[in-house]
Amino acid sequence: MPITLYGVPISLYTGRARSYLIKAGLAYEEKTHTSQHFFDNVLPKAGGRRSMPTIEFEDGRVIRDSVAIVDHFEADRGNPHTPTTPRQRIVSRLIDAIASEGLLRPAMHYRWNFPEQDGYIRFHFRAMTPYHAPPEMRGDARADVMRNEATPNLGVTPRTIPKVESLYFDVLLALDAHFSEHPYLLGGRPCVGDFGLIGPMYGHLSRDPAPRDIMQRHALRVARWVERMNRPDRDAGEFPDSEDAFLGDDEIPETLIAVLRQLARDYVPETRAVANCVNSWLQTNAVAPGAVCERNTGGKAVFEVEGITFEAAAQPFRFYVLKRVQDEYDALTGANRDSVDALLTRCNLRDLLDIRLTRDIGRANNLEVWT
Ligand SMILES: N[C@@H](CCC(=O)N[C@@H](CS)C(=O)NCC(=O)O)C(=O)O
Repeated sequence: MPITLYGVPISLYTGRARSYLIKAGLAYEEKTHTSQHFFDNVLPKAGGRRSMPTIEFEDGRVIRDSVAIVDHFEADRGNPHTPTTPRQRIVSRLIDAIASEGLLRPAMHYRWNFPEQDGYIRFHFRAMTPYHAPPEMRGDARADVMRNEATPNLGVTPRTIPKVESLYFDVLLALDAHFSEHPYLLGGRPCVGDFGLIGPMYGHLSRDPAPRDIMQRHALRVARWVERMNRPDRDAGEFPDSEDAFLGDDEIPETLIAVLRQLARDYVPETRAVANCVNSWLQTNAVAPGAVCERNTGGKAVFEVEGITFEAAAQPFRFYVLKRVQDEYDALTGANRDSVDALLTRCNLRDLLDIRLTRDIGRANNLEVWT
């Protein structure tokens, strides 16, 4: 019996786990998290949090959260998607962190602010309605919450939308230039960063009709990478010389540096503002070790991107993934550390290594907890 992947096609984080399972050649069956079996047998083992993706093994073990799912299989399989050299290790983890948490604004904007795709979204949301759903858990009600509350809560408002769109467009064009030269972020094999990036790029930005049109018209190489990330072979026919390996000599191609410089534009100021919010929340709230770390904690982060002020919910999970970059960096010494410093300085991302929470986030019972 294969692994059961609880998720749906339009789910952002399911895209990360699904792509990993496909590339790993692991047999799985995707189901919606709507059944009595899910509520009775899976949800209690997932810390009671009904989020996608969640996986269930044949023996009943459950893993909730796309980061934990990728971690589990990477460790189990000898880390084939984790580079071994310092700059590539940092960049893989960095793109995993930035893309999966830092592209939520375009992902949500291009889903919820285009009324012409309303029928498409409602169809998918109705398919996620649990078997015993009270009215507020039915598809249409959940869709209204996502459009009217969750999207503005991330800082997508009429005032910021032009900036959200232009930031996304610049990232998209930089990625297109990169995937014109390489099949994956670090060469001929997907790294953990590719799996973080496929989250927003698959379920939302390449699949919802409005952004799919933008990607197909303006970034066909990105569209090809999205396809490639959902196929079991390397699917790199346009690159006849490419091999199943990361680039040699710890190389970070110039095209990827250009992508990182684009991603830095809002990710760095937002991360600084979120850290301030969460750290002052931690200072004024006596949080016991082991207490569950909620998705939105510490109020609204206010930050500026090139003259536009954003207000976005502070989400400590951003630091759960960023800490993994910082841990990699902390383990480096001497010339390796110097070369990572120089690289991140060029990418305008060096500050990220110093922006830290005063408390760490761990995992217990399939939930994030304050340690
Ligand atoms: N950190 C989690 C986030 C999962 C998540 O937020 N999933 C969304 C769908 S993409 C979800 O389940 N939302 C429904 C909800 O939270 O009620 C992960 O990486 O798996």
